[in-house]
Formats: sequence, C-alpha cells, structure tokens
Amino acid sequence: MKMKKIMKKEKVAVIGLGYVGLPLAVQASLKGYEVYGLDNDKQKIKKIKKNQSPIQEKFLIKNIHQAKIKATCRSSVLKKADIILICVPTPVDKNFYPDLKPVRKAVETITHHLNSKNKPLIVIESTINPGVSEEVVEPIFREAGYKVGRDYELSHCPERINPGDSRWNVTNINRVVGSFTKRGLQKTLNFYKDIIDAEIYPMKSIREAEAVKIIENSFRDINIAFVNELAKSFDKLNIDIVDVIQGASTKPFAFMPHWPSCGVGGHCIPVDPYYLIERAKQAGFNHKFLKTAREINNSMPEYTVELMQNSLNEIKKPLNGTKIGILGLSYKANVDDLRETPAFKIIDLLKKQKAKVLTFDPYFPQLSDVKNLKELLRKSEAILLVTDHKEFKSIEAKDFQRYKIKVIIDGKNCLNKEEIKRKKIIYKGIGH
Ligand code: SAJ
Repeated sequence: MKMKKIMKKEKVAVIGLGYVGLPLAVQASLKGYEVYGLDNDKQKIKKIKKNQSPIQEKFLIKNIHQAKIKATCRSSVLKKADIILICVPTPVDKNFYPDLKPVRKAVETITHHLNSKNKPLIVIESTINPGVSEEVVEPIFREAGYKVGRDYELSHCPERINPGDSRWNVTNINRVVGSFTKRGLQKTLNFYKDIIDAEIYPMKSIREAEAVKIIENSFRDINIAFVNELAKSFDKLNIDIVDVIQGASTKPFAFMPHWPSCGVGGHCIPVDPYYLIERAKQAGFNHKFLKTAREINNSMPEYTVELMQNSLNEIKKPLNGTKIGILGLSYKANVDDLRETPAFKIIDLLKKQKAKVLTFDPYFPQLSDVKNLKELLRKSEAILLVTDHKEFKSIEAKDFQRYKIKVIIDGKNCLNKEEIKRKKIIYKGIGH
C-alpha cells in the first residue's frame, strides 16, 4: 500500500507572543508546523521555553506542554519562515490616536530578514484600521525593495481572541481573510483552514478584512453606550434598566442584550472605534455617532463616583476622608487583565475627592492594598464594585452587614440588590 506522502509543513514564525500570538503559535505547533515564537519580553521567552504559559488562559494551560515552540528574541529566525504572523499590540495613545509603532517595527524587522526565495506569506492579525496594509505596511516593504506578489504575500486575518472565554478559542472561532493577491488569499485560506476547525471566510480585499474587526467591536461599543445612556436616564425615572433589558430579551428576534456598567475596558472595545474615527477623519468623514458612544462609555467611571458621592451624602458623609473599598481592578470578570480598566479612572476620581481608597482584586494580589476580601470589608465604610469576579458575586448581604458597610455601589449590577437593601444598606447599581 503506497504510503501517503506526508507533506512537510511550512515553517511558521509568530511575532508577538501575547493573548493572540501565543495561542496561535501553540495551535500551529499542535497541527504539525515548525513554529518560531518571537517576542522582546525575555521573561516571557524564558517561561515559554520551559513550556509554561505566561498567560492564565485555559487553552494555553491545557496545551502549551505539548507544543514545541522555538521561542526567541532573535529576529534572524524570520529568514527561515514560510509564514510570518504579526500579532503585536495596536493600542491608542492618550489622545485616542491609533499607535501603529509596534506594527511598523514588526514589519521593518521582517524587511531586514525577508528571504524572498521562500516568498513568505505575511499575515497581520493585529487590529488595524482600513487602509493600513496598503498605505503603511506595503510601502515599508516596497521601500526595502520587496514587491508584494513577487517576493512575499501580504494578508490580514483580524484576531478574534476573547480573553477568559472557555468555549471560544483559537481552534474554533470563524475567521475572515483578505489579501493583496489571489495567490496570497489562497495560501492564507489554506493555512487557517488547516489549523482552525471553523469557517475561514475570504473577503473581497484586504481593506474589507481590516474593516470587519473594527465594526464588530464598534457594534459592541455603541450598544453598550446605548444601555449606559439608558441607565443614566432610568436612574432619574426610577426605572430598573436591568429588569427592562431582561424583559426586552424575551423578544426572540432582533434584540441583543448589552448591560450598563461602571466603564468599558479591555484592549478591543474601547480602542477599536478610534481606528475608524481617525481613518475616516483623514478621508473627510466625521463619525459623530461612534464618537458620542465613546464619550458616553468614557463618562461611566465619573457617573459611578457621583453615585458614591450622592449615596454617602444621604447619610451626611462626604467622600473626603471616607474609607472606600474597591472590589476588582481587572477590566472584566475572572481574567487578570488591566488594559483600559475603568478601575484606575474610578480610583483617581475618588482620590481627587480625598477619599481613602483600599483595593482588592484576587487576580492582582501585588496591586491589592489588603490580603483578602474579609480584610477589605473590615477596613471599609463603603464598597464600590468594579469587576464582577465570581468571588465577589457570592458575597452575601449579611457579610456587608457584619462589617457595617453603609453604602454599596455595584458597578456591574451583579450583587443581590434586594437582600442588601433589606439590611438597610444603601445600594445603587448602574441604572439598577
Ligand atoms: N461591557 C459592558 N457591557 C456589556 C459588555 C461588556 O459594560 O454588555 C464591558 C466589560 O465590562 C468590559 C468591556 O465592556 O469592561 C469589554 O468587554 P467584552 O466582553 O467586550 O470583552 P473583551 O474586551 O474581551 O472583548 C472581546 C472582543 N473580542 C475580540 O475583539 C476578538 C469582542 O469582540 C467580543 O465581543 C467580546 O470579547 C465578547 O463577546 O466577550
């Protein structure tokens, strides 16, 4: 029986071994590719070399031991790669302007080691605004003497990693792909179809692929802004927004629930809309709606602090000098991620009003002012919940009562409001 010739798989290099790049490197390795992992964080490289995951993600903790990733800081490994995946951060600066420096640096590094004999496929997974591949990335290669389609292929496959999600991970999330050339598109589709058991959807061009991720996350940002504005309005109308959204969610079609909160954090939702706002501005279009949504979501930390101030005033206490316990620093439940977290904005605002702030987050002992939840409750007069970690959702009203907590502001509407109110503790949620 003729042995099926096992095609030798290409060599893959992943630039950036964070939430996006490391799972991708692990999955490509598990699928039989020879994988080089490139990162400038020596600590991270050291851990990966010992098959330890620097990130507390279920998929990584479960699979990194079987993966064989040649982790290194040396960019010369790029010479060997047939496929290069760019997974570096794309943050915004303090004026919310997209910062493409990490992407530019990764691309420039590739040009120093590009081996056109391999005609490598280069795929950007980092979130970039429409036009960046054609107006920023391809010109860097061109200036270095490389022609797309001749010396290399260039595609975009926007990342869709959802930190802390135990169901959706790099192995099963549908993806979209856009490329400069038909051949580049086909090569990219082949690679992702080989490592991911999900739909890999070819886009009309790289520009449409760049727009997909931006609008996915802008969609989420505007819907969160919608319920945040409703929360402020319903607080005045004495309507419970959570009850209303739950009611509206009984409609089996054409409604998608989002929930008000003390702020919108993370590396995607509060960031990605600015990419489109900025790019469209350069082309002469003003995204009023996206900007308004951003302003509403950015106003929630201040709104939350006002709720605390008004509640304390009800019992004739000022913010000034009152001991306020902050429950949670992470931007979202049950993950160790501080990026764009509303917690820091809330803490700053409280400190400006001279409140005495104590923080506790079980995922960040090194940033917590106390060792555990009990100590926080014991040392606080009022509580402000920022993150709905499962440890906090199980706190019972009698615990708050035992430690003589007088006011609770529930930034994620996740505590037992009725129970707490029955204990004669002032409770305010966000529109709830
Ligand atoms: N948030 C709200 N109300 C909501 C949902 C979220 O205030 O109804 C807040 C969260 O508290 C958090 C921020 O928004 O501070 C972002 O939350 P998120 O659940 O969107 O979490 P992210 O930032 O991890 O978003 C990721 C995104 N995934 C990618 O970009 C690949 C996003 O596209 C996903 O929709 C999201 O996960 C998800 O669905 O969980």
